[in-house]
Amino acid sequence: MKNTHHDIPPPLAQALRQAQRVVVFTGAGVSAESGIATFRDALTGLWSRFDAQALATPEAFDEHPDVVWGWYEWRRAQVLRATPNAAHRAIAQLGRHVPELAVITQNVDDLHERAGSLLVTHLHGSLHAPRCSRCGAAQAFATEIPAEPDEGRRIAPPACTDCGAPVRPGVVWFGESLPAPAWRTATLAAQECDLLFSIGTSSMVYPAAELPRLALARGATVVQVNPAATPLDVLAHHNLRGAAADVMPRLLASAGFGDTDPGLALTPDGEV
Ligand code: BJW
Ligand code: ZN
Repeated sequence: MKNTHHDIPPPLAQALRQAQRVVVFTGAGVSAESGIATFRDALTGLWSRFDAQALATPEAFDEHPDVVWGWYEWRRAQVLRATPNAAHRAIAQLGRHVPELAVITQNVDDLHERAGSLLVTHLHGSLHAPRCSRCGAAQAFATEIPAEPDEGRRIAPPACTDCGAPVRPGVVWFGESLPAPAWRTATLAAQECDLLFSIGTSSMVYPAAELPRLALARGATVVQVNPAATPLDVLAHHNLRGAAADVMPRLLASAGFGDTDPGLALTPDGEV
């Protein structure tokens, strides 16, 4: 039987070859195969008695700063140990084949950058940019690499070097505004693109989930890559069901954007 689930539709391969402006919009699923739990699966193991949606709020940090800081230190340690996967690498490679590529991510890790993507916009901040919860001053971590904090361990946040208030993670919590420059970059890119990929996101968190809709409203082709159904399924032109690290390299190959690793340069007589 033909493996239709994983075949890339020829019209999509052609759209990719012809695209001038491409947006890659990513969520936690793109980092899943690097061993980083997705947001809605993040609280496994000893964290399972907490609810991610309740922890990722300013109110949770005010009430239980040691729980929230401990959770983020645990996640930061996980990200520092992780490496980009084939999806991050394929996206970086795509940037070398299309005239314009904007990577817009909801992720707070830095795996797109480490894979070599150049223009990465972070809508929900970063695990690696702590700041004061009162005066906003940028802060450094006490330990650059957390000492593999135990899962479920409470850690008191450090005090701001300027004003003494608790230091918080540099991420965007529920009820907070997205960084205005990042949101502007993202909406402009979505409105001006001809092809948008929505990869590994549940399409449930707003305003980020508006981006594919903005692209659709301007006539762009919207492609979703996700092993599960999401609210975007009914709107997307193509739903590629599967893991990002599996689908993205095939997608590039379907457009003829094969492996162009400069490490594999040909010698004059054609040998690798
Ligand atoms: C794979 C895979 C593989 C697995 N390959 N795929 C009611 C209606 C509408 C909106 C609201 C509402 N009530 C409140 C709101 C607003 C709220 C919101 O959207 N809430 C909804 C949940 C209902 N939004 C906000 O509050 C935003 N701010 C805002 O609106 O400001 C204005 C305002 C001010 C005051 C009051 C009200 C409004 C801010 C949102 C900030 C989100 N921040 C977080 C936390 C960041 C820090 C951290 O990481 O801890 O960002 S929440 C969390 O969700 C995180 C993520 O970036 C974001 C998106 O999650 P994502 O990436 O989609 O992950 P998952 O886990 O949900 O999904 C993973 C997907 O991958 C799944 O689909 C899998 O199938 C798939 N997958 N393996 C490919 N191998
Ligand atoms: Zn301060």
